[in-house]
Amino acid sequence: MKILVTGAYGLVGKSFQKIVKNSGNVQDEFFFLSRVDCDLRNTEDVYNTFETIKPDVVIHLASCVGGVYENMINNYNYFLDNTRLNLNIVDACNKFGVKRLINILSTCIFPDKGIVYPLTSDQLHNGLPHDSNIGYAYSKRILHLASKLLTKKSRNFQVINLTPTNLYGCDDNYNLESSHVIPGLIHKMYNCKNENIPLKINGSGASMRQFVYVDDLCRIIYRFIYLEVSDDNISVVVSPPVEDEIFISELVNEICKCFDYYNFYYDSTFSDGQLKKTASCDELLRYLPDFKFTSLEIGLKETVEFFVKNYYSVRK
Ligand code: GFB
Repeated sequence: MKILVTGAYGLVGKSFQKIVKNSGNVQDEFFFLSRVDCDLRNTEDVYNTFETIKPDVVIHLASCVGGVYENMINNYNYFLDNTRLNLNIVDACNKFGVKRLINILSTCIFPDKGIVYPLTSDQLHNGLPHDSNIGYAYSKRILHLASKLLTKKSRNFQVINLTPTNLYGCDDNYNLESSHVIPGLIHKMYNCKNENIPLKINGSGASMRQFVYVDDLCRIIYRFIYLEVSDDNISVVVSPPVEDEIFISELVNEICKCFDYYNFYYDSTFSDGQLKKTASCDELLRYLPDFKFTSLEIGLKETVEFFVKNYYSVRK
């Protein structure tokens, strides 16, 4: 099989390349696309790429996204760019006879109010997403809808939507302004410890999150390439158990432990974003009953060690 992977050089893409390399898979041909190879917002560019490669499976990792503060200031561009690239991918699957499309959604695109927790995939369109990332959220919901409509149009097309909670891992974006919470705090903690100054934590620490180590998501993606599924259109929330949901303040303490540095304070003038988006592992275990998530303690230790060791070359 020919398997095309978009966004292959970001947090998820770099981890997925590692999983493929370690799998020893020699019978399938993987094509790892970067934004240099193809501007996915450009329809002609995408069609030319699909015409050249003629993929059987597409793993669509590419998206323009950041942490809550980056999303808040980029809602318009994120909506426009992500909607363009998402529709180009779905229509290229239609034009070039792709058999399976694996989309990566996110629990942050679910409704922020009037939802029954833990989040379940059937509730995705039941209300407005949180304002902080409404642009990104609707671009992903459009991807979800376009993919579903294509399964009804084309008999030989399957879509698998994987919806992780907050992702983190080694090849993340550690930029102090645009990053997600874990890489942002790791970078800030590193700087503050070196300068022996207090660490300012954005927000109140009262919001709640569940974290998925990116290698776990990529092991799941890899298994869904080959998994026989009866429906043409499935959606699976990828989350550790509900009991793994923690306050941001607890996450802060875990990262302090990694650096043995506890000099911090909260700046509540910063938004907390969504208060919570509690999810469960029930949907995933229906397909992969044996799957085990990496603990936050182990994932954080590996990520901090990677960051400190590669400080001068990581994305920041
Ligand atoms: O990871 P994060 O930016 O995204 O923020 P979301 C998580 C929580 O961490 C928020 C707090 O409550 C922030 O107030 N926080 C504390 C920080 N310190 C920091 C910091 O230094 N940086 C950041 N970024 N947050 C994401 C979306 O929303 O949900 C993603 O932005 C993705 O695109 C993900 O979809 C699932 O969890 O609020």
